[in-house]
Amino acid sequence: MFMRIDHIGIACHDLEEKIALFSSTFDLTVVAREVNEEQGVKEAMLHVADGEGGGSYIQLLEPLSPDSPVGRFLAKRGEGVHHVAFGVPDVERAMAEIGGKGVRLLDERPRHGSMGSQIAFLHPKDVGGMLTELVQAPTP
Ligand code: CMX
Ligand code: CO
Repeated sequence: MFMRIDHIGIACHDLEEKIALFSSTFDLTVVAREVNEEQGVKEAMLHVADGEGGGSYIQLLEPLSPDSPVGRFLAKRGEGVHHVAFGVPDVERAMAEIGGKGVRLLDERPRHGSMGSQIAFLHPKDVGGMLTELVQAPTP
């Protein structure tokens, strides 16, 4: 079902500051920047490697408001790893299969993700405390 780790999402207060930190410390390059109103974030994708069906990235996330998933996470837990995203060939099929095993889906249908992807989230409480995202990369 999973082809690769698509990205690790990291919550931060100041996107520009963390882009500078990750670029200089790990020699990573920003390949996309986006404001995703639906997800309540301003974000940057830093390329790590290429893999099956797409790349692997670090996703830096700054909340657009305190009353958003990342805003609430920062208030409660502070900066750090917010979610892990797995690359899947077909997000709707993965949702049906995983949902069929009793895991709560946080999205009824796939939503718009970074760089033209289709995404869906799984409830962290049903998968060992890790907020999990499914990502279907756009067809090249
Ligand atoms: N990782 C692990 N556990 C988490 C979590 C996270 N990122 N966020 C919340 N939780 C836990 C909380 O600790 C809480 O547990 P307790 O009841 O034991 O305290 C429980 O889940 C409920 O959390 P909450 O404080 O009520 O927080 P929310 O109302 O924000 O709901 C969640 C949490 C996961 C349902 C919500 O954040 C969500 O729908 N997320 C999916 C969308 C998203 O995160 N978008 C931003 C990223 C966009 C992108 O990657 O492109
Ligand atoms: Co993500």
